[in-house]
Amino acid sequence: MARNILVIHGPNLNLLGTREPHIYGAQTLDDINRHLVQLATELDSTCQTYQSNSEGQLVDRIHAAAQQQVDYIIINAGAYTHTSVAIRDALAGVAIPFLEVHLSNVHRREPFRHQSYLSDVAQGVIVGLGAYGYEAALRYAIAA
Ligand code: CA2
Repeated sequence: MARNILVIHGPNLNLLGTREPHIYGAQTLDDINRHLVQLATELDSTCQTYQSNSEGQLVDRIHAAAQQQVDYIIINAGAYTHTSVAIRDALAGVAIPFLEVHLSNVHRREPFRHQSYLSDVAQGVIVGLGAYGYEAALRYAIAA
């Protein structure tokens, strides 16, 4: 069955591929998004992507997803993962199943990155697999 997937990227992920490749990889956000859109097409589904550095805009985009028959959300909320009750409440409020993705293994990093406001309401969490984590999440969401 064709699925409609929304991939949301949070703050600073627009910098991917420009700095800190040892942590976040060499691919740009455009590279990652293009691959996900193409893969979704190959799997007879659709994938929209969205990035914002603003917490409020991320909340608004999650709300909009509820009006667009989005079947699944894949979200890397970046640093807001560790701080944002607002993004947690938005995801819980729209009741669209979602997967939390992080490029780096946050559990091998600073203690403040070990806390997530999203993980316990997510269907699943993928960390530390780099950009492949988004692909794995997309394949799972389309098969779900
Ligand atoms: O590992 C991840 O995917 C993170 O969500 C990335 C966030 C970080 O705050 C989370 O703890 C873990 C940061 C994204 C920053 O991305 C940059 C990319 C290139 C250069 C600088 C920052």
